[in-house]
Amino acid sequence: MRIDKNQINSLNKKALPDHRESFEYISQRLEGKGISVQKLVQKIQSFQIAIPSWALGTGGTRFGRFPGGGEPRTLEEKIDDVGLLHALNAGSGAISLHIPWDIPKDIAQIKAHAASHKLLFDAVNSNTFQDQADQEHSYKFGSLCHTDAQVRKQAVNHNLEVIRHGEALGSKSLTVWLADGSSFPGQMNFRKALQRTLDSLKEIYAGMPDDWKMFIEYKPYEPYFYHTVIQDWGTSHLLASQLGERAYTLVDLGHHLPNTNIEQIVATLMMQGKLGGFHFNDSKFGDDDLTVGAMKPYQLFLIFNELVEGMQDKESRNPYPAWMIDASHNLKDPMEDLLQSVEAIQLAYAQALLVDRQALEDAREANDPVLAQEILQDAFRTDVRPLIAEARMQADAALDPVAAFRKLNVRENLVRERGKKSMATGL
Ligand code: LRH
Ligand code: MN
Repeated sequence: MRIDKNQINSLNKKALPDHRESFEYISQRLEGKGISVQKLVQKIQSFQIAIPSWALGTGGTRFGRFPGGGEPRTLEEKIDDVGLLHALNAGSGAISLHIPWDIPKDIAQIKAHAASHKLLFDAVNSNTFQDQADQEHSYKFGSLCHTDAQVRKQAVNHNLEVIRHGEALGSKSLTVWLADGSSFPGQMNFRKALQRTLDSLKEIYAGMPDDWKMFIEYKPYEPYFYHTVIQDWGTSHLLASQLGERAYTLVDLGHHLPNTNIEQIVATLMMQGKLGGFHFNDSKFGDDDLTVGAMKPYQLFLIFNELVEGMQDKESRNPYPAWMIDASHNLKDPMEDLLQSVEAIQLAYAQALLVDRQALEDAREANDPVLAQEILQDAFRTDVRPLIAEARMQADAALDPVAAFRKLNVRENLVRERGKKSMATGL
């Protein structure tokens, strides 16, 4: 199924009068403050978010999985689904693949297929947290940290193979997330495990093309429940610093213990020039992989407030971060969930762009927490939805992507094409 812009333009027609009114209102308010609305709209349009190939089907938990039908069965169909999202919101211009779930068989055909949807390939993800049927050595007790050098070698070779697939597709970065760790005190030697991981990562880093980046993703627990080798940003940063200037830390919002100040971690990593990118999602308890902004929209805004400050800092050595979603859908339609997530990220970014940075800095230097909060929350409480909608409409996308998804019966059409039982590879 493909959606053409005429279908979207005719849907937008009905919503246009309301949109024009609310867009005019916010435009006058912002222009009145000397903020260029068109510049904001352009910034929002150029902010493209990569969709995870493993989140286009219904996820599940160990307690159950409730598929909704019409799921993509192949890499081509996954690219079609990201193409549908991009047609609806003009903000999902890339796909992030997970190997071996998405090994591209015909490279030229896959590249042409993605290009036909105006999609790029963002970071490729390795997988040494599952054993594949034809695998010689098991990753049950770890991969890059394993006590057995043959297992480590197998895991290093897998990562080098992932880089080869990514290179062929035009990707420029590798994300390494390691489940490696232990579930019982005494089970693993912390130092040996970390040293073996660093030595293994050095072999992978040496195998990366010169223009590639390595993103090291940390996580405090799960699937192991006593220690994780790369448990927090500090350990990831330590490894990235010892690997070289093209190794960075990747921040998955769900990979933090309760009440962690993630925006402070983001500010610190940007200050060090070591913030590689994000896996956006939301959570209340653990790595819940829920819709971005569903639980903690203010935290998301505070994170973007640090990102905008860092990106506007002319002295900053930090590269342009990779914006990726990492979610798993148990109750919502996967594509509606992803549309809501992209919207939430764009809203937080647009609100952060409204923060009067000089006034905020003056309030901070004056130790005036009341004024600082007033300035920050004035931006957070500004309804920027008309700006995001205008950015979409000017890019021939939908004023209201979720409403358009439903009005165009996208899921019904996909179920008709693929069947009620079609299953997507992934989590
Ligand atoms: C681990 C993780 C990682 C992916 C996986 C699908 O929890 O966040 O980024 O490899 O989810
Ligand atoms: Mn992740």
